[in-house]
Parts: sequence; C-alpha cells; structure tokens
Amino acid sequence: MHRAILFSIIALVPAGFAADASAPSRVNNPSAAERFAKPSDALTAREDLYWKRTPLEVPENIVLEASGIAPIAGKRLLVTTRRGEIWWVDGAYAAGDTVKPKFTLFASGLHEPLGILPAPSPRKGYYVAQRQELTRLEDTDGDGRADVFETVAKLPISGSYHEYNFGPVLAPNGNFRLSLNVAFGGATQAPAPWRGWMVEITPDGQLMPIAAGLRSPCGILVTSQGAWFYSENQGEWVGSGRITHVEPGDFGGHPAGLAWSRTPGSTVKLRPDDIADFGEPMHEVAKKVPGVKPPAVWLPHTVLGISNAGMIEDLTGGKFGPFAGQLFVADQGQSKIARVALEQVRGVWQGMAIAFREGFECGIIRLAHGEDGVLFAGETARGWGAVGSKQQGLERLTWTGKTPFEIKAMRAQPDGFTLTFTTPVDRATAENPASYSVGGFTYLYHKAYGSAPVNRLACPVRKVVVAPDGLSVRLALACLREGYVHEVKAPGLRAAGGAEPLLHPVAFYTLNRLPAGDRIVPLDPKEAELCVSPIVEAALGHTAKHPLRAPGDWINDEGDKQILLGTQPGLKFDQTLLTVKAGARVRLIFKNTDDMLHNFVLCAPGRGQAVGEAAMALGTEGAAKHYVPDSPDVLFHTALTLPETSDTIFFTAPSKPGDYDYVCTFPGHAQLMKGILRVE
Ligand SMILES: [Cu+2]
Repeated sequence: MHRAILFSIIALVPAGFAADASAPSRVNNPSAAERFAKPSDALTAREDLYWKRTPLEVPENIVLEASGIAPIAGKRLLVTTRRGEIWWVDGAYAAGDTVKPKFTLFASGLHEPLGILPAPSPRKGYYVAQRQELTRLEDTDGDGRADVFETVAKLPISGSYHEYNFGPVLAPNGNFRLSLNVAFGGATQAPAPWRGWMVEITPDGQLMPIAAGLRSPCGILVTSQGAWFYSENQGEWVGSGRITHVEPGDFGGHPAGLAWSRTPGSTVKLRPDDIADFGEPMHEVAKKVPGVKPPAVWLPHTVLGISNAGMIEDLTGGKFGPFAGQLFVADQGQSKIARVALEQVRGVWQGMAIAFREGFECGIIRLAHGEDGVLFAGETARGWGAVGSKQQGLERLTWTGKTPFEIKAMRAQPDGFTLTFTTPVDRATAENPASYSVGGFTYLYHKAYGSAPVNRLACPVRKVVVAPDGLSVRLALACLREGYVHEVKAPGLRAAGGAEPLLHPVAFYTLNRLPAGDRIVPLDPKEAELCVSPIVEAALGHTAKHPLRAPGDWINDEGDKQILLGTQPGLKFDQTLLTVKAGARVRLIFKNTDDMLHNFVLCAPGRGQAVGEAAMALGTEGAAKHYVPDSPDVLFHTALTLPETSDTIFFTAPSKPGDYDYVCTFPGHAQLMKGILRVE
C-alpha cells in the first residue's frame, strides 16, 4: 500500500538508484523493493500465446526512457524521452523476434517531455508537454529535424522535481488537456498555479482550469464517447491506484491544488479548509462534501499495479483482440498492463478492472496503438525501480489472433452482476455457485500514504443463470454495497468443451451505483442484518504466533533477553543480526520509526523469502491478516505496525541453533527488509 509516488526522486538521484538508506524518508521509494514482485513464468508464458511481446532494440548510445509515443502514418513512431529528446523510429513494425528499428533524432534539449501529439489539421507539427510549457515543434525545411519550437502556453513551476506535466491530449473541441503533478512534500505541494489540476489550453495559449485534486495523474484520456478520465497513483490522500472521471469543477481528492481554487477562472468551489483528514471511505465523504469525486474504478494496489500510468482506449476495431472499446492501463512499478471495461450507471461511471498482460522488461508509462492494432509500450524505471531486467525501453505487443478464455466484461445488475466471456463457458462449472467467490472492500480517504483494503465483507452467491449461448453468466449476490470494489474470483470456471481455465480468474468491479432493472432473486428482508459491514480491520489480538503476553512460566515480563528492533527508511530494519541463546525467553519490542507500515516475521531458517512470497500471494486478503501467511515456516510475528507505533511480542527462542530469517512481509518488502536471528 505504500508504493512511493510514481514520479519520485528522479531529479535527485542517478539511474539505477534503488532503496538507498541514505535517502531521506520523505522520498522513500518502496517501489525499489516492490519491483521484486516477479510475475509468474507460467502465467506470462500463457499470456504470450495470445499477446506476443517483442522488445525493440535500441542503439547503445541512446537512453530511450520512452515517455511519449506518437504513431505516424507510414509505420513510423515519434518517441519522446525523459532526457529531453525526440526520436523518429522506423522499422518498429518489422516481423521477427529480434527487431532493430532505425533511430533518427528529431529534437533535443526539451525539459522532460511526457507526451507528444501530432498537430490536428490544419495546424502543422507536433505538440509536446514540457515541464514548464506546452510547445509546438515543426520541421519546416523537411530535413527531419525540428526547427520551430513555439511556446503555446507557459506553465509555472517552482523547481520541485515532482512537478511533472502529463499530456497533451487532444480535446474534441480542438483544445489540449494536460494534468499537472503536485510537487513533493513540503508545506505546500502546489507552490505554483494549477499544480494538482487538469487544465485545458486553447491553440492560442489560453489556459482554463478544469478540475483539482490530482496527485500524480500520469494517465489522461478522453474516450470516443467524450468522457475524460485520469489515472492516479497511490499516495498521501490516495488509498490505492484508480481511474477517475473528470468533469469541470470536480475535485479528485488530493487537497494541495485547492490552494488555487480561489484564483479567477477556477471551476472548483471547494477550499483547502473543506478537506479534513477524514479517515472514512471516499464515497462516504463524497456524500457529505459536494465536489469530492470518488473514482470510477479502483485498481487494487499490488494486484493491478503499484503506480498506474498511461491509458488508452482500444479503438482498433478488433485488430488487437476481443476488447474493442475497453481501456488498457499501464503500470510503471510492476511493468504490466491492466484492462478496464467501463459503463455508466445512473449517470455515474464505474466498471471492471482485471489483469491483462505482465512480464515486460521495464516499467511502462505510455501506451499507443499503431497501425494494424499493434500496441507500443514506452518504458522507464529511473528513480523508482520496476519489475524487469531493463532500465528503459520500447516494446511491442501484438495480438496473435488466438482468443483466450477471459472475463470480457462485468455489468452491474440490481441484484448482482452479469459476467460476459470471450468464449462460451462450460455449463457444469458455470452453473455451480461454488465456482464463484465474491467479496467487497474499499479504501480509506485520509492524509496518510495509501490505505489497506477495509470493510471487507463476503457477498454470498444467491443464484446463477448461464445464458443459452454460454457467453454470459448472471450472478445474484447478497451484501452488495454501493461505493465498494467487488472482487469476483472464479478459478473453477472452465471454457466449454475443455479444461481451459480463465487466463485471469479475478476481476474487480467498482460499484458506484446499483442500476434499476429486473432482479432474478427477490430482495431478502434479512439482508440488512446479514450484511453488517465489519469494523475497520481490528488490531491483531494475542495468538500463539503473535504472543502479546508473557507465557505463565516466565518469572517476569522481561524474560532472559530484551530486543528493541527498529526500522529505517529504505525498507530496512535497524539491525540485521540479532543473537539469542537457544530456548531463551525473548521480549521483542518492534518499534516502527519509518513513515510506512511494516511488520516483523520470524521464519524457519532459509524460509524468509518464501514467506514473503506467500504474503504477496494473499492479494487483497493480505491486509486483514497483517500480511502474515498461514504457514508452518512462520514461527512468531508482530502486527503490521503503523508509523511511530510499536508492537511487543514474547516468545521462546527455538531450541535448535541456527540462523533464523526475519522479514517484513508487507507486499514487496521481504526482499530488502530482512535479517537473521542467530540462535546459539
Ligand atoms: Cu515493511
């Protein structure tokens, strides 16, 4: 839950920087550890049968931190880099596993451009968002190099490395939209006007603020239906990654930008004082505070990414596969792509999010569909770390023409959901209610960095109806809750006529509104009693492995040995070697002085990383278990401990001498946050 801000520490640190202990805690970078969440080889091998991934070779003298991709007619690409260059790329569509495109410099010296757009006719050239301005570039003499650099609109910056400028995206009215990242930390995160806003700029440079409350809005998109969305990263005030629908006057949740809401031209009525450290689900706050806009779709943290980035709508008309009209959402930290199917219910956008493709070489920040439905992914890991072997790059994803058995979409119903499939389902497994497990949860809206999933509640299956053609299943459920994410797991489903399971068996539907319409089960009058929402995850009580009391045979609470174990920024315990005598009575005080959540889990010798992986596999259920998996390899553990709090446990050291691993099992931490308890 505490993946650092997507665009953190870039300007401060060299390439390849990982979780260096010397980094101040304010710019802590947990992604550097979360990148070790290596995808399953079995899954990526299956995914590759349907969507083939091809890295494009880049000459060694080019650092292609691809930050913007414009497909140009004639199978060419224009690619911006974070180092301020723009390259022509020819040959990116060539057949074969080894593709070596030709790179020709178009422009250089720009200030971290993060997007590029061909000028709409009759204007000429290309629009590029630099940190400090929207710029029009043109090659007027036809030599392949830009020779006009025209400032369209200035965008004030204070100099914080975190003031990214995402876009431009062409609006249906011919204007451009940009989303302006907030600065990092400090007394204000919006030191310059319109930081934390989505703004619209006319071709002659007039700026119109559209919406506030953005934090790190790396993805910005207008759909073919004219609806605007931005993608957001987990962080302070942002419980998990998400996609939010934007209308003029909206407030997306991060209060920094409200500093400018009184400025002439502001469309936003909320003021900084209107936003408190609520600590409630965001959809509940939205009922009380008009203007607060809950997301259309939550992207559960560590499951569908840790730093959601560029988005595109599939407008390939089927050339990229069976998901025409849906969105693809890149993730930087986990180097993967999620898929989102939106619908509008009672005027509110909502929908399903599901895994699509992982196993890329580096973190993806930009996606673009080229000719023939080919998808290009622009990649960079500098400053944050990402899954994969490369620090930057450009990859291609091509549909092989084969269709996997997938949940194509989910639609809300007054009493449940309709799941549609890419190919017909096997009736026997589809009609069995035990094939489905559904539960709801949400995230807290508060000042702290990220949120665990809270208010988890199971949704018992009441009825299943399989369509005659086998292409959809209607599920009636109990305990649906508006505002909540509904997680549907269906690993037992099979495709018709075979044993093929779903390629991705878990989908997440953010149910902002229940639709009107026909029910397939009557309302259960007892449902209100049945579905009492649980209290926010309770503190972890005393158990055999979480011993909060000294055993009765101890003479006093001190035992034989006291250990005070702390934490340090950069995913570290403050000690990596603890020594105790075999069978000693140990009182261990775990004091978390870092600004993120951590725990202490003592494991069997050599089993620390396996326990860390098992914790990761808990998915959204992990938070309720304090990320401690049920495993014989776990000997003793503390609770997941909030910043500036502690948890004390009392245990008897193993009688067998050896080096016992201890790790923090918060997803992604174990690889770095580890030590040895030496039993002598
Ligand atoms: Cu940790």
